[in-house]
Amino acid sequence: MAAVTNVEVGALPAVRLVAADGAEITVALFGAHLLSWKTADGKERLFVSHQSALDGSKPIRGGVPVIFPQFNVRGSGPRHGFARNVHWRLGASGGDGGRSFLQFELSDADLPAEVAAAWPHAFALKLSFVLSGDSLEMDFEVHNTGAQPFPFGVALHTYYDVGQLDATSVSGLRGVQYENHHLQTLVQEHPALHFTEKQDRIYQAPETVTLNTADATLRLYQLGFSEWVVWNPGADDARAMNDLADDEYLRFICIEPARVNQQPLAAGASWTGRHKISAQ
Ligand code: TA6
Repeated sequence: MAAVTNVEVGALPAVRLVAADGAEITVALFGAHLLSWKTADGKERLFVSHQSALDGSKPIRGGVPVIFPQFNVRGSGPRHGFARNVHWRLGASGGDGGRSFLQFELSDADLPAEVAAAWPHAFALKLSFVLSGDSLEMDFEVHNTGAQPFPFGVALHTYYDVGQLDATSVSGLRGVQYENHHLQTLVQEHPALHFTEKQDRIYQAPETVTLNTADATLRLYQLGFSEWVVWNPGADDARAMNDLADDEYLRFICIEPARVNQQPLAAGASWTGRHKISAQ
């Protein structure tokens, strides 16, 4: 049987799900932010900075920030949207056989007044985390509950603990078009992307990519998103970030299924995106 308990991480209330096989996830209500995913062998798969605020004063550096309703500065609201900065509700949890889940919800009625005033749309979000064996699935649903369309962008900004950056690569992107941080549009020639300098690339999304680290292979699958964003800040940007230790950039990369440009969602319509990670 799966077990669901309330825990605290730093000063943040969180929910922990432990599956029958011992795999576990911990999700803060602040941002419905996945802070930890351990496979049944006890191995932590996600990175969270030791310098991250864990008190709700600002977004968490690591885990899986939920980016909504805009990616980075591609919209008129706060960078990467408000969803990572507000408190969500646990809507449902449970499990049967080899599958167990936590589902978090957020609607316009949950928003602090100043956030609701800046983004005056009626919406309902659901984010489910489903554990099954050595896989973790995240299903994100956006529902427009109002009478007017609204624009949104989205990303599941996943920080992987790679242990050793110089032994890490991402494959499955050969021949795929991307935009780099100099805003050049290029096509990837090499079979694998390595991390010898800052990388901040927005790829058109194939269904799957593979993350190879010194001691693990993770297959990443997306459905419904339009891009994969691949990011590592490199030494100089890392030094400029006060919620990341200077050498922590050597421990993680982000690979994020995304829809980077805001697109309209009609009144009454829903959009869903799926992100599944399988450890091997
Ligand atoms: O997803 C990559 C990115 O957009 C980068 O440009 C980088 O700055 C990163 O997100 C982190 O953004 P944050 O607002 O969390 O500092």
